[in-house]
Amino acid sequence: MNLIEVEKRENLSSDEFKREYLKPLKPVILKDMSKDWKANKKWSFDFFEKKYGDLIVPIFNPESYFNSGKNYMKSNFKIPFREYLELIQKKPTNLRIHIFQLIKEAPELAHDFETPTIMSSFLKKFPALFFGGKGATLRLHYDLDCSHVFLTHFQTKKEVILFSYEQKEFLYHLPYTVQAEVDIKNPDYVKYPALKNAKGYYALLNHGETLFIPRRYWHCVHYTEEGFSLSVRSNDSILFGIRGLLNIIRHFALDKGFNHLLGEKWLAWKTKKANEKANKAIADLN
Ligand SMILES: O=C(O)CCC(=O)C(=O)O
Ligand SMILES: [Fe+2]
Repeated sequence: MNLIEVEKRENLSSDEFKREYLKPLKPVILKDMSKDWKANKKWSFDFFEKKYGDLIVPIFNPESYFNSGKNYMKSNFKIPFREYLELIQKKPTNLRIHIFQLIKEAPELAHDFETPTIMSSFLKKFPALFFGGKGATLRLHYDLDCSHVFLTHFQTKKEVILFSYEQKEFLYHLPYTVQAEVDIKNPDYVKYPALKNAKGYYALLNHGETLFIPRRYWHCVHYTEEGFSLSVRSNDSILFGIRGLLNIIRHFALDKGFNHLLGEKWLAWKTKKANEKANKAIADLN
């Protein structure tokens, strides 16, 4: 596996962004996109605890999230937001809050950040928050809806490893999903030999930095410290809007349906297919 660092840029014009990153679908870290946002100074664990601590939030455990069976891709339990925030500040934990649409419940928070102007077609209804404890990892996936994502991190640092969509065979893409089984942080080249050929990017996000994740880019997110991020999404293509919709239908109707019917057997079949495609991709290289 070969990873290069994602470029960090400042004062990038919309034209430069479109030419250098959007058109070629190349990730970039925008160091200053959030510099005038109120959220930058205002949002903190303390702030959320005081203002929204009573909200009940679904908690995800990455270790069991993808287990086949009736809890496949479901949250594990619900607790008050305050309890979760206290927990992640107290000790390392892999528990996460995923696609938290807090702004729907607290619309006043929308005044604390701005929709980026660097491109158009933002989905204004879908800003989402993500929280993770120190050590939490969200495994390699790409986003179902095929949007471009701007992910702004707050408070601490966070690592993201990215690959273009086309690397999917080397990453052991599980068919009928947008997931890959490999542990990119600790690659096992004996079990996943094709992974050696993957070429991707590494990003270390600091407080206030925004990562541009081009549509369908694979990404694995690792919380080196407890922290949180805001994502805003843009879909500038009708074609990919339709593909996104098809992915969502496939996810709920096929993948979840077959998981319900077949459980472990469905996962074993997907893994087998992923292995076959990876072996073919290695053979095609030679
Ligand atoms: O930051 C995270 O915890 C996950 C982010 C992510 O996967 C996304 O924004 O699509
Ligand atoms: Fe994602």
